[in-house]
Order: sequence, then structure tokens, then C-alpha cells
Amino acid sequence: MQGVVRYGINNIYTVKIGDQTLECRIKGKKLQTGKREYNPISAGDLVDIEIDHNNTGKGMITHRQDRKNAFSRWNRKRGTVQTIASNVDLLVCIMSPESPPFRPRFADRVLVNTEDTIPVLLVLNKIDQEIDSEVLMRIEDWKRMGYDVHMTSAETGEGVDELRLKLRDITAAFVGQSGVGKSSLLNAIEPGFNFKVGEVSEKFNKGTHTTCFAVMDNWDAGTIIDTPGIKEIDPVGIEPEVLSHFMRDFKPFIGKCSHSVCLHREEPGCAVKDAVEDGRILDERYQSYLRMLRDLEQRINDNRYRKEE
Ligand SMILES: Nc1nc2c(ncn2[C@@H]2O[C@H](COP(=O)(O)OP(=O)(O)OP(=O)(O)O)[C@@H](O)[C@H]2O)c(=O)[nH]1
Ligand SMILES: [Mg+2]
Ligand SMILES: [Zn+2]
Repeated sequence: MQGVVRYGINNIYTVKIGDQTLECRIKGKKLQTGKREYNPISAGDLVDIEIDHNNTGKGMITHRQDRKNAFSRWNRKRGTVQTIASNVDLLVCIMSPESPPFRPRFADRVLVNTEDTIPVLLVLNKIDQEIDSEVLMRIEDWKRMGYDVHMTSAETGEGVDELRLKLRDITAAFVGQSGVGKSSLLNAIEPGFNFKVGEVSEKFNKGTHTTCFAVMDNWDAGTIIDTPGIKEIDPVGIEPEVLSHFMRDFKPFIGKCSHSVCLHREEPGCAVKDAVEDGRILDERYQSYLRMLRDLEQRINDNRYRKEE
């Protein structure tokens, strides 16, 4: 029997099979996925289930089916891949202009992690707050690269109907930092969701992690996954030498540098750096790239160090 994982807490997974919901554990405690992973199962996973006929409403997960795609990040603390949501048609990355502060580098990282695998919709929520020119400049730049950017306010309802239309008949996962309004927006789209909404703490001007685990839910026109706020997104499965291939605005310049293997950093005759200098690539995007590159190199060094121990 096959089901869809709606959420998991403490290794107990709520799995939907048709109209029925089962509480499942992993058979034999460990799932054979062939990889070292932080979590073998995420919201949105398709799994094989054995129903426990002695315990009503209970079952065992015996297998995770191959994923169409997965939105993952590198979990620095554990040194493993952490999957946030699987098998989605659209990743909706929510941002806010002021509170919590606008963090375009977060979105840049989400775009790198999904460039070849999942379509992304960028959403600037809380447009009832002040929007400064830096925010608008970044939005224009993403649009120029061909990304879909949408503006909403869960508070006033502006842009919510249009967002609802974009989510029709698909499975979409909402991601973003804590406090940007993921759960609020989902509740505005479908009041029946009734997701818990938190506060943006005055002291730190950031969210308080109201949503604790990713939850998949259905509404009459589709399926959504609400996820907990994430602080950091580190690229997964990308070697430093090819990071630039995941930056959409860098693509026209790749292969045109003097060095055949160019990291686009200090190398002379670098076409990417030339493009940054004359404004064909936004300097902000280049800074995002340099930070991701540094993080990837750091991780490789850490791993080397670990192996030598
Ligand atoms: N002004 C304004 N406030 C909003 C808007 N959307 C959400 N908020 C507020 O922002 C705070 C955080 O909202 P949540 O929906 O809990 O944010 P979240 O992204 O789900 O946060 P986590 O679950 O912690 O990841 C709440 O106080 C909301 O009322 C908006 O469009 N405008
Ligand atoms: Mg939430
Ligand atoms: Zn270069």
C-alpha cells in the first residue's frame, strides 16, 4: 500500500492513504536509502506502508519511493543533508521587506539549490510595511533573470487572490525565514488551514519559530506544505567549480573566462567579473556567490580535517 507523508514528529509519521490517515513508524527503525541523511523521510514523500491489523490507525513504513525532487539544505551541525519537502511542483520562497529584515542572500541560496530541479516563486509578503529601494532593485533583478516574483500582504489581503490562483492544482511548499508570514499567507489563501501564527519578536526583529515541522495539507484546489522557518540555506551537492552554473545571471558568461577552470574570484581575464564591473551582473548577486563559494570550500576543508583525525 502506498501513502503520502504529511508530517513527522519524533520518528512518528502521519501518512495519508486515500481518505485515511495512519500513524506510522519506520519498519526496523532505519530506512535503507543508500545515503547518509539527517532525515530519511520528509513531508511529501511517497512511502510504502504495511498496515498494522492489530492496532487500528497504525502502520509501518517499509520503503521510501524515488523522489521526483527534494528541497534540501546542508545541515551544518550534523554534517548531513536535511530534506525539508519532497515531490513538489513549486517552491514558494517567502520574504519580508522590513520585519524580519529583507535578506536577499537567503533567496539567492534557495534559487541555487533549486535551479535545475524545482520551479520557484519568490513572494515578497508584508507589502503593507515600508519597502526601500534596495528591495525593489533586487526584485527587478530577479525578474530580469526570468524568476516569477509576486507581492502580497497577508494582513491586508493584497495579492492573495493572485497567489491562490498560482497554487491551483499543484503541490507547493512554502519556505523562508521565521516570521516572514508563511503560515499567515496560507491561512489567508485558505482559512480552513488554520495554521498557527507567531510573533516577530521585538528584541531580535525575527520570528519565533512558530511552525515546528513541515506539514502537508490539502485544500479544495491543491496541496501545500508549510515548513518551519529556516535560518540558513547551504547549497547541497554542488562542487565549488560548478557553483556558478547554478547562478542564472552568470550563465551567459561561463566558459568565456581566460582560465578554463575559473572560480570567478581573483583570476585574471574573468568574464563574470567583467560583467559585474559593467553592471551586467548585479554586484549583490556576485557577493552572494562569493559567500556561497566560501561556505562550500569551508565545508570541504572541514570534511578533510575530520577524515584526517
Ligand atoms: N504587517 C504584516 N504582518 C504580517 C503579514 N503576514 C504575517 N504577518 C505577521 O508576521 C508574524 C509572523 O507570521 P507567521 O505566519 O507566524 O510567520 P511564519 O513565516 O509562518 O513563521 P515560522 O512559522 O516561525 O517560520 C505574525 O505576527 C503575523 O501576524 C503581513 O502581510 N503584514
Ligand atoms: Mg509558520
Ligand atoms: Zn571567471
